[in-house]
Amino acid sequence: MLSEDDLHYLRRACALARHGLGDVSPNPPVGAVLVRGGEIVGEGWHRGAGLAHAEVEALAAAGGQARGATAYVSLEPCNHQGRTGPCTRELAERGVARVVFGVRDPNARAAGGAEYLRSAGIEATDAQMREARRLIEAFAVAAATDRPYVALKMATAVNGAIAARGGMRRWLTGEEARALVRSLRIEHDAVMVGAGTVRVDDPQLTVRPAHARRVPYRRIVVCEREPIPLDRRVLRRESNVETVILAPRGRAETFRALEPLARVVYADDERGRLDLGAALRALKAMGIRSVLCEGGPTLAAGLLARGLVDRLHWLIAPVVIAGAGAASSVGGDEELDFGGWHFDEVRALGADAYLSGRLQTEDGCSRD
Ligand code: AOF
Ligand code: ZN
Repeated sequence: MLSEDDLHYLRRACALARHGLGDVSPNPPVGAVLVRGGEIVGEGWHRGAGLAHAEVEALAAAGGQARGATAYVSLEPCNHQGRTGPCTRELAERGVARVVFGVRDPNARAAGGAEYLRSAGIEATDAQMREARRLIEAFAVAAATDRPYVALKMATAVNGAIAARGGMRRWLTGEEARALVRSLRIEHDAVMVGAGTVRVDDPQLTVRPAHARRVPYRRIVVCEREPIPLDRRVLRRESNVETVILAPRGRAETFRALEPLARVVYADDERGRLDLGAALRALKAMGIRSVLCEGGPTLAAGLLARGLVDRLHWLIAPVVIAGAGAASSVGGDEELDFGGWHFDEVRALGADAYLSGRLQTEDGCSRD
């Protein structure tokens, strides 16, 4: 049984885990809190792949006070020797009496922590906490599939439009929404847009401050047919930022001019046309485990139609762009029926609204 105090410390562990976002890939963000006699005696979080795991940081902070303590960890303690570990042995050796973790580790190599702890006489409880599961959502998708986790950001008017018929796209949402998008970029390994967006909006797609990241950041441009013009801002050099162009091999000649400025990766189907599935597999092979797609309408439609979007971040500005020919944030003429979204976060963001959801699948959690 878990008490209110247990859930409080577990939420604290989740909050600590968040400090690692942007730094820990390919590992998940993890936080840990050690409590003895109603007092926090040690805290820690994972700071980067190859560095100490959260539990080990918390144990180091607690010193001798770890003996008899309860460890609250946002993720099931690992049971394997990877770049570090195994945390289960560390917890047992230091005399921790009880472990409460937020969610099981979906990585088969590291799994089995709960069973090991129990066999060592330590009470281990899976809290099945949704907040903890949300923290490792990208990690879980990358662990289970041959592609990165894909989040799609859309910023639209109330009616889903992004521009009037034949009109210019303009920035619709306010400063809070922009700040949210900046923090979303930091949480992912890469940002991705279609060539049309680069042509029309010429975004820079950087994360600031770039130097503060432990994991390199990638800007990805999906070019279905034509290369993007050489003067675009995504092609300007930035420290610790790489630009990747995904292109169809059938048109390799026309992409040669981009090669000095960006990494051109060919990803196509058997007819030499750009294939989004192949493109995502190529990104995974480069070590990219999560991608934030920021449009435009053609790329959004392509990803949605193929069931390649794991999470939707939808920002709605309090404006209506009326008219039959208004440009939609999702392009194409196809009617998309992809099962529906389960919105698990809905809130006001300045004058805008923010809705975030995942494709409706069971998340194995019983607690918020
Ligand atoms: C934990 N605590 O803080 C983290 C865990 O190569 P390594 O040694 O860093 O192991 C990475 C794996 O360990 C990772 O894929 C995930 O399964 C787990 N991450 N486990 O007990 C932590 N970051
Ligand atoms: Zn570990």
